[in-house]
Amino acid sequence: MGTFIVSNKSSFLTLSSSTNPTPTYQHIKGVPAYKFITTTTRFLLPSLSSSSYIKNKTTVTMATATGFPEVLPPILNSTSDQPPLFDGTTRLYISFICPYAQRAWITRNCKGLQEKIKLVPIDLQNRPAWYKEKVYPPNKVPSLEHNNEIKGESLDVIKYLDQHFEGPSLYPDDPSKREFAEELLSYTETFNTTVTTSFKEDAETQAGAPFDYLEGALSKFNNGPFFLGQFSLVDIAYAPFIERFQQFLFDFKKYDITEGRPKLAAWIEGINKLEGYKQTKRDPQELAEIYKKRFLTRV
Ligand SMILES: N[C@@H](CCC(=O)N[C@@H](CS)C(=O)NCC(=O)O)C(=O)O
Repeated sequence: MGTFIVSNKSSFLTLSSSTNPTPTYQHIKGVPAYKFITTTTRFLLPSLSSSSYIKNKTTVTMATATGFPEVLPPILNSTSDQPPLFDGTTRLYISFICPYAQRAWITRNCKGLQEKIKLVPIDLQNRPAWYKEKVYPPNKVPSLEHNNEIKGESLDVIKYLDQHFEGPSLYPDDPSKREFAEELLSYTETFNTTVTTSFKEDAETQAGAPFDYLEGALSKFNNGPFFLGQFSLVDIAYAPFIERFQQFLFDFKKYDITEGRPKLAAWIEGINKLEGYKQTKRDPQELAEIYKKRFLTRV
């Protein structure tokens, strides 16, 4: 099962799969797509704002790594009751649109922990007071509730998930790979800051260097398209940001980050094939608009 595209063209609903472009449900005549989504499918799309319901093309990821659709839980806001705390359930507090939270969400999915770790999505614009008061005082996402403790900081959370839960290991044993992994993980903040700073300036000259750094890093191990050859936490740490930067730079700066960077292009292609990642992806245009508001409309 692949990514489903929900679109409303001429008031007809089309559901098709990215792996199989032949629509699964086509031309549900007379039912505007947004109505169908509101009444029938809304529970699958809790992360989308009402304006997104009526967008022409909304990407909805529905399949888990195991091929079963995961029904995403509703987003909790200031009026929502707090879920029980420390009752033995492992909870991952996230926002569906936060790249840091997405790191933890991808890790959970790629380790096949959908049944073991419950997602608790928070509305960051209208946060429930109990989140800061009772769950995670820094009031940021992601945070992980496990074994009567709350862990924060996305890079720490993904390492913790990898070490303390079953599923494929996402961190190498090989010391040289580990050393390189640490170097790349510690570069993520510099990467993010340098690229976002470029948003206000000439993207090509400013953003070029950090992407060139990644292109060089991707040349180190050749047994796969990923940073360490095989898929790892390093890829997970970068994926949510590269996803956003690629779209934003293309849409608003006419800058293609893959131009002249074949390794990066292959990395993007490789990561986009992973179910556990794909299901965490939001509508790219919606994410690019968030960056536009944040970086291009400020005086
Ligand atoms: N260094 C943190 C950053 C997390 C972060 O900034 N998350 C944002 C959402 S994308 C957040 O919760 N912001 C709320 C706030 O700063 O009040 C991490 O890696 O987990």
